Amino acid sequence: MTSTSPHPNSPSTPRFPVVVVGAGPAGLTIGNILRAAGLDCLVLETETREFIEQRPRAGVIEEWAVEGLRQRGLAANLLERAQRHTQCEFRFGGQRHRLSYTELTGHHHYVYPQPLLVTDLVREYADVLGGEIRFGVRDVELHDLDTDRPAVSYTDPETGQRQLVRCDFVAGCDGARGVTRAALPPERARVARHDYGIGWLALLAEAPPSSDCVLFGVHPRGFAGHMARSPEVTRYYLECPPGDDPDNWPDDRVWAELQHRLAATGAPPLTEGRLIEKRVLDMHNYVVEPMVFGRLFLAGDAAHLTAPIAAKGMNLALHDAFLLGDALVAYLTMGDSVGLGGYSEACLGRVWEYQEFSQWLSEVYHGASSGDPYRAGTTLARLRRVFESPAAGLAFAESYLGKDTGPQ
Ligand code: RFL
Repeated sequence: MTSTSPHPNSPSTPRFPVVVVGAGPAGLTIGNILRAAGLDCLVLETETREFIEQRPRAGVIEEWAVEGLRQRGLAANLLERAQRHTQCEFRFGGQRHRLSYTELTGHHHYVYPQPLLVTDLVREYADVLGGEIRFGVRDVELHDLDTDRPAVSYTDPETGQRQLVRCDFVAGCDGARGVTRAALPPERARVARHDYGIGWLALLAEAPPSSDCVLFGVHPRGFAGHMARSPEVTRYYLECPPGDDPDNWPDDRVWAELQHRLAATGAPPLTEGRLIEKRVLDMHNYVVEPMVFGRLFLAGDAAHLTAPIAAKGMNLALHDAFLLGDALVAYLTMGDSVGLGGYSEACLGRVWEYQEFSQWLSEVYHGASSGDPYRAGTTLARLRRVFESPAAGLAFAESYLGKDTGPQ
């Protein structure tokens, strides 16, 4: 805190029931739930509004998550514009293998780019419900978390001055690279980590999708993925060494490798286009347990990271946000602390389930290219079983679609 900060107990120190750190899907959903219940909250975000409304990331949203958004009045645009996906296709051994997961389960996926969801959530929170949000803040720090009067301070981007805000609760929703996770003392939280030792070159192509469904290429040269984002833009992934330099991947090499790894009998070649994003993601996961310290509640990637292997991260962020938003409303409006007390445990069941599926799927995707013929043999057997055994196909479909625990 610098000398420009108001004294913590000064009458001029602003006070909000909840300060939300981070305006991603988790933080904005919590902000919306609080505002819809008539509660004030302050959202602090390091980036600009334009930046968060354009940052490309997720696209696959599970049905229960959309239902959770709909019940909270947050899914009108999504329901109008999202595509419904009902099947996926694995390509291995030069053949195509389709799995109609909707036929097996009656459920489907929604595909709605994360920037569109973030745009919808910011508009609802700030423009419709009049919620307070500060963009471009710097050096966010948390204080007095183990008291019932915690505080958050930050540098205001316009004045350069430190600002202090008192609150009842802090929601740590600042993603994998934020600061709130570090506020949990190591002796009070366990961080479980898993590093897959694999990189993915994440690509966005200005090209229409080359299939009516998601494609997973399991190939001795490495995994390749194809996921529609919109009629004009398609996401692709290529397995690569962790820490690889995107400059090692000129466009010609990318397209040659994608065409090769996703080739299969009867499949037309991919439609190529300009590559508008090219970045290497190292595949690693972590889980913080418990997701709570004093008056700080973590949600989304701040609490648990799931590499995009199984397209689960944003879904988990929304699950946490529904639980935390509702629990904060129950406490702040009725003094009911049951939801807050059970928050971490209620989130972690789904988190660990998705972590396990991500690990299972990583072995399926990457075993064939591991260089270990034993792993290659067992993972191809695992994959064949999904198509040959209805029970295995159903089990895959249920995990792929996400655990459905009924109304959210
Ligand atoms: P976010 O979205 O990272 O938002 C955190 C926000 O906090 C801000 N921030 C801070 N603000 C204040 N103070 C600080 N000190 C701050 N530090 C950071 C950041 O600027 C940001 O605005 O976290 P949240 O809300 O938990 O949401 C998580 C999801 O974004 C993430 O899990 C998904 O994008 C993961 N993911 C996918 N998830 C899915 O469910 N389905 C998918 O299809 C899917 N595809 C993907 C993905 C992630 C990807 N990347 C880039 C890792 C595809 C990719 C390529």
